[in-house]
Amino acid sequence: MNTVCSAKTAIREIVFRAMADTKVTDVHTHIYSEGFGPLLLWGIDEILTYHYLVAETMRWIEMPYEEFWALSKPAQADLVWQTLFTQHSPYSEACRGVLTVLQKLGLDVSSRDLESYRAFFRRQSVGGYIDRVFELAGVESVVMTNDPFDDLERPVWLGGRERDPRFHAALRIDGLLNSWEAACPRLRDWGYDVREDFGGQTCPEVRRFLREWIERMDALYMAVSLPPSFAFPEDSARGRLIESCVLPVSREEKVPFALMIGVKKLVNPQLRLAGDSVGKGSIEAVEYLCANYPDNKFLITMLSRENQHELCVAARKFRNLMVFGCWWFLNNPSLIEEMTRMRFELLGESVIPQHSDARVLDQLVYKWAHSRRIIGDVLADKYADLAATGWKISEDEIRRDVADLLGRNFWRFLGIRG
Ligand code: FIX
Ligand code: ZN
Repeated sequence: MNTVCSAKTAIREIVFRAMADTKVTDVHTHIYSEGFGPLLLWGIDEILTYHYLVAETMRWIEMPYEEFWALSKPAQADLVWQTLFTQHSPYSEACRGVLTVLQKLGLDVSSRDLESYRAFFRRQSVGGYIDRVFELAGVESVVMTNDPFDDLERPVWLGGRERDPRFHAALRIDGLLNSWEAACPRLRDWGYDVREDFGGQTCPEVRRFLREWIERMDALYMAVSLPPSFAFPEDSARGRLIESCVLPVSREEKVPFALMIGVKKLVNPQLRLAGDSVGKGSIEAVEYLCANYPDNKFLITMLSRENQHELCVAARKFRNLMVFGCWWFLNNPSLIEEMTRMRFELLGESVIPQHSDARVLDQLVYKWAHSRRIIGDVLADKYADLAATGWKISEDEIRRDVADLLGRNFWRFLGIRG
């Protein structure tokens, strides 16, 4: 049906129908397919011990950090539930997310009965549950975060595993770029002739390492998270590795380079994964990369709210730059709305508005339910503004745009499917 629509309400209905019907490609997650075994986190105890919730819980309790980490996972989850959901109202985004998951699974949220939720998850089989979560979240496929320096993950790749076409890989190279001194001896152990001082065959060997893992993983892109102080060009091991290894391989293998800029690692190490923070990054490094490597493609997300406007403007200047997602501390309704409005106004449709960053499988359900609502709201306003000029928009056109935003822009940027 190709409905020509003008009334604001009619537009909203069509936009939300399109948002609900369109399956997402989730371009950045930390979840794994079944073949990765225990690396795939799911279920209520994993949901409740998500590092976002641990950070929020530790604000209320006096317990020494190490005492918390010494607790069993269910005991940690009990403490989070008690502190954030029983002793306080769970309206933080991460808390609300837990309730959205339970609601979408058809569980009785009003019962507040953690044991009954646990009983539900005990009845699930992982394979069937992956299917159910993808269905509930409206997700077609996800891109994992795959780190060859991770001692739990590497053997799975080297051992060969059953592939699930819904789980794509991304080669994560923080270990290589941010800790070269530590990476070097490991690369040598794995048969790469590299030297800390970049002597000998180091760069060709690092390129070999990248190519071999891109092929082994069939990686869609290479990715790294970077501090606010990230600069490029830079006379450092990281600067040299990016210039002489990552960019050439990215170009030749037609695999974009994703830079996630602005994380201050472990400002409070006792909080472990929950201990990272944010800082404003330099847009100059992004502009330099895009300007000086026009044949390279860059997927960029920045963690600081203060970088978002200049990042949109940089993307207006460089078509080899694709902005993606409301990353981490920005993945909150008020900021998603602010960023999405600004991006649509400055970039139109040529953006990847969101990724989930799900660390626990179930989180796909709430992160996409919440983001679909906000992106849909903003989109409906944009079409209503068009209609106010007399422009006639069709349902097919709205569905085309939504398909671009929730998946096709990514695949098109990768040059894989349009
Ligand atoms: O670097 C990243 O990919 C970050 O997303 C993670 O390290 C972070 O811990 C996270 O889960 C954010 O949502
Ligand atoms: Zn992430």
